[in-house]
Amino acid sequence: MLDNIKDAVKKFLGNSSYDKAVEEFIKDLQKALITSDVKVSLVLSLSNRIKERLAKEKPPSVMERKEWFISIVYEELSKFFGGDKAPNVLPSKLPYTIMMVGVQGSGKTTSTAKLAYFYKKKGYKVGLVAADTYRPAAYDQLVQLGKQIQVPVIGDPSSKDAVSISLKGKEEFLSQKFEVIIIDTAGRHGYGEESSLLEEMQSIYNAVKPDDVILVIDASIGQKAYDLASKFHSAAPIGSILITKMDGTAKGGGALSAVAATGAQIKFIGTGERVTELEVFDPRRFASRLLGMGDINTIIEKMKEVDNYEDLQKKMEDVIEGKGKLTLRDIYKQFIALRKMGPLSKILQHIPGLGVNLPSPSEDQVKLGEDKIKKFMAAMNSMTYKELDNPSLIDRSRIRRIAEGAGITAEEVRELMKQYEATNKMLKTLKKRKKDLERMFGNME
Ligand SMILES: Nc1nc2c(ncn2[C@@H]2O[C@H](COP(=O)(O)OP(=O)(O)OP(=O)(O)O)[C@@H](O)[C@H]2O)c(=O)[nH]1
Ligand SMILES: [Mg+2]
Repeated sequence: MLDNIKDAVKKFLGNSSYDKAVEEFIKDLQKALITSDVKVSLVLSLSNRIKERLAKEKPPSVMERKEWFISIVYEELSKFFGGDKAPNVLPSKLPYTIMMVGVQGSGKTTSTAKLAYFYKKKGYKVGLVAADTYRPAAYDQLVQLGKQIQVPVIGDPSSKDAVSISLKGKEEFLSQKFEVIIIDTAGRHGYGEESSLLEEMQSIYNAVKPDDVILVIDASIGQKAYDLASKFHSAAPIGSILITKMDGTAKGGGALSAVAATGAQIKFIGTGERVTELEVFDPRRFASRLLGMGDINTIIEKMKEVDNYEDLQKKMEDVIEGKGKLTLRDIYKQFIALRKMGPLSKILQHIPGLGVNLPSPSEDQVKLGEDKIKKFMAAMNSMTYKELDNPSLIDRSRIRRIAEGAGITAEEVRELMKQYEATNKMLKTLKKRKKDLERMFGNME
């Protein structure tokens, strides 16, 4: 079960030896994916990619090694599930024709109605074509669903010719300026029927030339998914995948094999029998759900901050080297970083050449209470961009205006300005310290 991944993350974070923890986690991840019906070769390539990145990349200075490891697993899992952002599910052009394919009982007809409802809510004019001519009740089922969501259905219960129904249905809707047309097809099971089903799919595809073919897959399909998806893919090129019954106990691991077999993206998941129970698939959300939201949310937040933090670190290095000066905008960033990532002294510790044990006179200049930070940020929020970039502009009358806008005293604004000057001065003195240290101990980089 994929649930085991959550436990593996917990175990990993609690393990005291990093190397051992990594090794065990990768094994646990592999086990969890394989027991969730993901093909072994896929699991191996995923774990190899994670190992490769571990060997090649270095953790950003402000991240713990363990957090960094989990962030890599998260990124790779997201990519594994189809990319690093939510798929674009809106029609790339109008009119847009979608053909649904899948085995019997996978949920095609239900999903056809769900999609129709989804696009209708987005404002498109949607029509449905009932091209399942094998099951006598199939036409009625779709008509019933169409009524429920008030979307018209075209079909012909007396005909067995799925190709001509599909083509006529599409043309009829096009002539009435429908924008999204979804064709529900048959799915059969059993001996001797498979090849005729695939032939029919191919004929419908060639006649209708849909803009997208959506493969509907039941979450519990398991290892069969790979072969099945390949077969459909050779009949009608699969562009998207919809996994149904994600509300059940199955976790849809098999569907990942369908992704591998077709190169298509998972775009939707069905989470219940009702027409409203459809979600746009989000690989990142899926990955973080697997890893255990609570445990990795903070890590994801941190990942976002790392870039910011590294910019700031670079800027500080420049100031230390005597190039330029921090602006209030940088100080603002510093405060945000301070809140999320820990004290300024921590950034400084990571600047090459400034040892961790550097006795720092800056400590008390750096230590600020949360209350002060709030006031300072309010002050900076009432400054103009010009003032933030050129703090020397800030004279007495501006100080008064800023204080009023921020709801603090002028004294507090002046304190911020002092703090700002002190930080710059402190950084400049660090250059000399760095030089002294280098003279004493050689270049420490
Ligand atoms: N719980 C749950 N049930 C679903 C979901 N999607 C479909 N079903 C149920 O699965 C069953 C089969 O759904 P259909 O839409 O008729 O499947 P189909 O692929 O059209 O089947 P055939 O036309 O016979 O090939 C129905 O009982 C649906 O209510 C889902 O996301 N969650
Ligand atoms: Mg059906």
